Amino acid sequence: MEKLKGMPSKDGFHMPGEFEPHQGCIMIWPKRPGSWAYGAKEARKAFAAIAGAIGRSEKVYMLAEAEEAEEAAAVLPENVQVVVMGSDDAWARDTGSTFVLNDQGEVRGIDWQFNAWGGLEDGLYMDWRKDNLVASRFCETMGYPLYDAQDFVLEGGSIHSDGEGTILVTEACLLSKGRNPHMTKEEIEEKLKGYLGAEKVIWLKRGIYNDETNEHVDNICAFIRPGEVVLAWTDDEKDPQYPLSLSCLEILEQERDAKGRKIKVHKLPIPKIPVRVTEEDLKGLDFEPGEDEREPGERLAASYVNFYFSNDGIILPQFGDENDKEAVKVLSQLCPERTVYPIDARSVILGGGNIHCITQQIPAGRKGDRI
Ligand code: KQY
Repeated sequence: MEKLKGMPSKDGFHMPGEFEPHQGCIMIWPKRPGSWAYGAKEARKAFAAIAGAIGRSEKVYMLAEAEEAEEAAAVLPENVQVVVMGSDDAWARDTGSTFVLNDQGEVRGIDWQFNAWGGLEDGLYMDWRKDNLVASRFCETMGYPLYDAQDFVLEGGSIHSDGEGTILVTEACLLSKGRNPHMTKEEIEEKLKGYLGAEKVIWLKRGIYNDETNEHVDNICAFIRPGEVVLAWTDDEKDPQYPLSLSCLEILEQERDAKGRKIKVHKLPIPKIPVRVTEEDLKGLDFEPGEDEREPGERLAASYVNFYFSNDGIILPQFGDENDKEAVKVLSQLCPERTVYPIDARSVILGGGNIHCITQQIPAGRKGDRI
């Protein structure tokens, strides 16, 4: 497809907050043997439950390989549309398009370059060519005009927008050597503002301990509405997560957003007992040469902040931990207008991310005119 060459901000587009209305959500049916154990058996159950919960209030597009499409359609709820499309893995947040909106309600996509979270420097697998085509194939199939951002490496999980001009990111990820090492922090910030129609970028330093994405922001901190965020938190000073969350808190407490507001920070606990890779998990995984491998006992980057806002709800990961219920309680109180849908997501975090990482919202609006 022919892509748009300009900057969305110049054309009057910006990235809405995830809590704003959606037309739908993109997901990808899991299959990669190095991410999803035992033929993705448990992961597929979790993906189906997640798609079902999201499907209660918005359309879900499940991208699936041609040979998997029939099986996917058979186990997915009827209102989920299976779209035949190839990919290397199932992280729609990172490989699906980021969408922007203008004041006339037109929606366009952005086609970032995807390099498996760090390319040859510290990427997680060696061949990401199909993943890098997901955004353009989806937008072409569905008729969304698409901005060409292939000169800039970025994943959707590394940005959060408040929809009113503020973007949240982490330095650990955006300044990592495997993304855009030729660019300065200031140049990266200008790109973000230009593509996302933002005026202010808040740079947190770190994310979740042992997060293999170089600490995506969507695992540590998320806007729940303009001026308010939830932050993954532990009170245990001996936990390696403690200094990381504390540094975020200190930055958020002294920052202002694009509208000049102070930011209200709500702490969301991390699981009480760290979620770890077991020997049994490992027996079910099969890594390709050059793919990042898991170790027995490895701590996974489990966080309740990695939830998805659907039109009527919050699709919230659960880990079989004592803090599962607390996370439901905190988010139910913070967002009483929504239903919290708790979903067992242990099989998803084993892949390296969670519910937010496997979903990508499409804002409500018209498919913008092709130029
Ligand atoms: O966005 C994510 N958290 C994805 C991590 C992918 C890991 C591949 N095994």
